[in-house]
Amino acid sequence: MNMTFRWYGKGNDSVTLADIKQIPGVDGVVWALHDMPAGEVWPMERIQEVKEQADEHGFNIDVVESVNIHESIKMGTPERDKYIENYIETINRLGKVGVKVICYNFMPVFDWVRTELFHELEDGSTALFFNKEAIETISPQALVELVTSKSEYTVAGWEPERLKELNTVLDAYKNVTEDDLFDNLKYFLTAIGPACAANDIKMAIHPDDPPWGGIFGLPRIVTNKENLKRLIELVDEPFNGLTLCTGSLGSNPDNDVVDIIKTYMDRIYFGHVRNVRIYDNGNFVETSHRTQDGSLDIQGVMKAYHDADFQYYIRPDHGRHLWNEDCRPGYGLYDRALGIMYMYGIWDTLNRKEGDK
Ligand code: CS2
Ligand code: MN
Repeated sequence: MNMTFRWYGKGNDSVTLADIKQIPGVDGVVWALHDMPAGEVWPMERIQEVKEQADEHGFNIDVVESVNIHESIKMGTPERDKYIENYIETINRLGKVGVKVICYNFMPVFDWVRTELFHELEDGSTALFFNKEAIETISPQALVELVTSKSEYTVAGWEPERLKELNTVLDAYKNVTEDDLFDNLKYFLTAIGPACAANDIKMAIHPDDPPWGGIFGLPRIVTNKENLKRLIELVDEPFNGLTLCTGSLGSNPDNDVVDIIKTYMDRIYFGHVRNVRIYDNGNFVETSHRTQDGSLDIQGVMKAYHDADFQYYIRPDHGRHLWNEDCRPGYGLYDRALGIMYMYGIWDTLNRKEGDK
């Protein structure tokens, strides 16, 4: 296992590389050029700059999260070919600095959806929260306002660029079905396959969050065990893989994340570890990583990776906001650092049991 930590870049994150260095056992940073609009080719000098910054602290930059997909690719409109070509060029450039895994998602318009960013938990910490009823009544515009106005940092997945033509894009999706999304994903993967193979880069799709369609009438396909099989079979080659985000898939209680991890282990290139507590009414809140604090079996998750001698990348996913930390929603230093220590606690104990150390 390679332990990693998401970093938004110099001047764009409350957490510095020096801070991350003090978390035990972090091998690399998960990065992106967050200000690049989806569909544009990433400039080589800027890629190189991140590599140098990470090198200075001895971190690898093997994982990029995310190279976002232009809406035309998801919708399957004619301009997609131009944007796919740009995507291929970015893959080639990332290959030059040794990137191994590109995380991406295929969610129409919105990335993760929550109704509250700072929901107070019993202990006074706050976390991202999803209220099933509230989502039925809020307008897409009000949701954008809610997510983007509460933080001085841009919220990943909610970049202004992505949302600027919200009404037009929402309208354009009216005729896009789940089957269309699968077809469009297949078209995209087929086109980029050779570049991924040539650069030895794995594509790791992030699940939809939450993992169900219908929010604002939008379809979603990366939602459950069955659909993951379908997407692997779309282009059944090693480059076509998964980011297994436990918190995203696990917010639907029908998804058994440990079973899903075991089933698709050989196509998982990136593990996001996050716990969520699901309430009886279907609402959910993000919690500490500890198994007892949420509804997911995080020990089972780590054991599944350990049993498989997982060689790829893992990171703590969203954390709570603790100790009055001023940070990007879900991406503070403290709770994610605690998450890493919990994961290593499990991992190292499993190692010792087997007599490795
Ligand atoms: C989120 C997403 O769950 C997560 O990791 O913070 O923003 C995620 O990074 C993207 O959907 C991946 O493309
Ligand atoms: Mn995730």
